[in-house]
Amino acid sequence: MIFASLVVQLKAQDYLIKNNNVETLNMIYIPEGEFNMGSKYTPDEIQEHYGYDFTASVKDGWEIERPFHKVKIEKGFYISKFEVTVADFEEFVKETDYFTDAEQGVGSYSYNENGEWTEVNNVSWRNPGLWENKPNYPVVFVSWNDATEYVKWLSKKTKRTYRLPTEQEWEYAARAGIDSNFTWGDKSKDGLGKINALDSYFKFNDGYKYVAPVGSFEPNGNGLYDMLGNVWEWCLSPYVKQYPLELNKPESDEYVDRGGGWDSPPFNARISNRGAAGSKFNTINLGFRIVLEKL
Ligand SMILES: [Ca+2]
Ligand SMILES: [Ca+2]
Repeated sequence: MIFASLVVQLKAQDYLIKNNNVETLNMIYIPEGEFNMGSKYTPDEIQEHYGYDFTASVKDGWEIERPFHKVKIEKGFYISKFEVTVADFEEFVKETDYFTDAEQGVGSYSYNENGEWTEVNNVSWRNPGLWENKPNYPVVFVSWNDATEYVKWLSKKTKRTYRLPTEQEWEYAARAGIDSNFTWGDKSKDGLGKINALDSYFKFNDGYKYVAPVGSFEPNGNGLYDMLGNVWEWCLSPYVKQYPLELNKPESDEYVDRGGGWDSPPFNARISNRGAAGSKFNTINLGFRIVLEKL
């Protein structure tokens, strides 16, 4: 493993955890350590990397990724190698008869037949609408509440502590010791074939119009798949606008999501990009991965 920064990170280890009666989950151990969180580039520098002119308001939005600052992860943790799949989620639902927020009619977001982003009904993790589900697709139309119920169920069943990753843990695991915009460097166009992002943008054709089966692309330096792209991933953390997170407070009741999705222009799948949404929000491009505190 090559580390481009001086930040210390011990080597990640691969674990196959056999839970009692629960499908084997692939987890990677991420040791404690320090990393640089956020974007080391100004909005103007980011724009230069992308080779595209953005509006001032888009660029202003990138300020939430600054300042670039050191963060210490005090305790090592295990994180799932893959996004939680339809098969994983189905096991939970079968055992608990759980109904997701989408299934309870809170409303969902997706694309209509004209490709416009809009509120939709009658879609769910079982029936995403735009595609036919497969067991190894990442689960979508799951809210932060639904993801939280999933980890509660898994914890109870396995007598272990599963939860969502904090925003800091997510970025630490995604960076794997690098400070660049992406796993492969700073330019989104060099990521062709390395993640599942929006195909139509910059002629970015990665072979998947919608979601890809989890693990279809190369893993990052920690052995984690699809940290960037495929589906955005909920984090445990309430959204705090201003870095450093530990010095500031949430200004809303939103939770963080990270990593970009299959419908993200590739530049939006950069490691430091931050999203946030309410706890019932559910959509066609947002899922999650899980953390296990200890074996
Ligand atoms: Ca794609
Ligand atoms: Ca992802």
